Amino acid sequence: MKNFISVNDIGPWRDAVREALEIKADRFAHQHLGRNRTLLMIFFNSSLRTRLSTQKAAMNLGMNVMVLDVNQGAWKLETERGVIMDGDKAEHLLEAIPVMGSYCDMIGVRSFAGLTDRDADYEERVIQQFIRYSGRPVFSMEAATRHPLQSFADLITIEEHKPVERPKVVLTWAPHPKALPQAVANSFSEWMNVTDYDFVITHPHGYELDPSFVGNARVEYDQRKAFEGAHFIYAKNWSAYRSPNYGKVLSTDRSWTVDTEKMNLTDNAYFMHCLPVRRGMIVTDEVIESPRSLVIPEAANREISAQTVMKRILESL
Ligand code: AN0
Ligand code: CP
Repeated sequence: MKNFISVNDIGPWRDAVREALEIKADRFAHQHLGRNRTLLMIFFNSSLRTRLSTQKAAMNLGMNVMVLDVNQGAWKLETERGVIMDGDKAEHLLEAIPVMGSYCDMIGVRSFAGLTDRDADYEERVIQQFIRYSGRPVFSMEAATRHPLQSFADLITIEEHKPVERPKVVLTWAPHPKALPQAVANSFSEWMNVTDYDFVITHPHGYELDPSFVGNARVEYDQRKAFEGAHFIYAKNWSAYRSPNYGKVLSTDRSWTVDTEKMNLTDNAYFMHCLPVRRGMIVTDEVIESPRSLVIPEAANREISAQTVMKRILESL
């Protein structure tokens, strides 16, 4: 594997899950692979899980790890080419990226959508520049339109818990006070599309995702109807994708919050969320604390998805 930015980079999904579960059963089996190899993690945005799980996965593989929070202590970076740099940005990404590449063997990048310029976000300008100019394999730790390490961990979690061969999986929008990217929802949808699951997306009118990510999912505007017979409820907030409302919060309607009464419409479904989650907005305390909540094992599988991806990158060096 050279780069990892979407489901297209993982190959057959069943093989990837099988490899991930082998790694989970014996996570120090490939310590030799990472010897004298260095991972550089670059964060343009905050993180708890991605930072810790990816670092842990790299250590399991015997790698050395360096972490840079671009907004804390590094020079402020210009990302657009052709600008006169007379403002507060001291360095251009076009120098910073090859310099970063010179100190490591692979780079993980977290760079969220700006949510103002849809074209710029959906062209994935920042991570594409890392791929082009770093000279190193690059993997996404959530880019503007996708969060593939999360989706891979979600898939592993579903495979570990599914009560039937082809479960009904429902991605539901839920309210949040701030504008969030579509990346987690896009990416989850993209990964569900490669499986043979029964996959349904539910959201209020105005929250339609980019059709290229929705793929063959069924879209159901009635959340209760969508929940009927579900085996997994995957909650997430996202801001509007469609113009002219791109990046806007159109609703904070708490009738979309996932609660026990709605979970009772499902086929004893598991509850999933990538975290961080706002209780009382996305989900009630009762649902997230229930025995059917998978949020903690789901987060734990982030170590496994990261390790599988980095193992494959190491094998290709
Ligand atoms: C981010 C998002 O929605 O993309 C990160 C999720 C993993 N969430 C927040 O910023 C709350
Ligand atoms: N789920 C996830 O990516 O969490 P962090 O933003 O804390 O890394």
